[in-house]
Amino acid sequence: MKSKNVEKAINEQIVVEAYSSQLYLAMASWCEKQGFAGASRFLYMHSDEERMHMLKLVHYLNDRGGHAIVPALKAPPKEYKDIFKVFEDIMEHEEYVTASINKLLEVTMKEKDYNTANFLQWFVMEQVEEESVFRGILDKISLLGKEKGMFFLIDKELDGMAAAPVA
Ligand code: OFO
Repeated sequence: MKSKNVEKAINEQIVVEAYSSQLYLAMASWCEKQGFAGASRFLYMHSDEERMHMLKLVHYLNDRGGHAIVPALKAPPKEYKDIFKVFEDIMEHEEYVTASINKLLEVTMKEKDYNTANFLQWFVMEQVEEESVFRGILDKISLLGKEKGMFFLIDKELDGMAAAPVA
């Protein structure tokens, strides 16, 4: 890969995507233990999607003559306050991922690496879609209200979303 700065920035994004996958896996496992079958199904699927994002970057970087580094990751949280907090945390995390993709895109523009900038458009659009999915879930939560009795309804809703994935 011509630009070492772009290579470094892609490797940093690999860490972000790998951590996203681990974070959603931890959340899925917590939801499963709490008996939220729908939420856990949805989150296991989402964890797989994040791994796919990471792999996309790994293959791209290696194909372009760089070296994709498989990173050590910090452990995601084991416990969550409730199912609502899980989705609030996801929204916050996805906003962070969007900012990180944008930063990576800025590096490619600065380095005049237009091929990589073009490749990253897929990620830009993916973030628009993911933020909209998670914002939609948070909207449903605020419509239903955050009482304990609503856990079941939101779980059912997520089960439907897992059965018919948006993307
Ligand atoms: Fe959830 O996002 Fe990857 O990119």
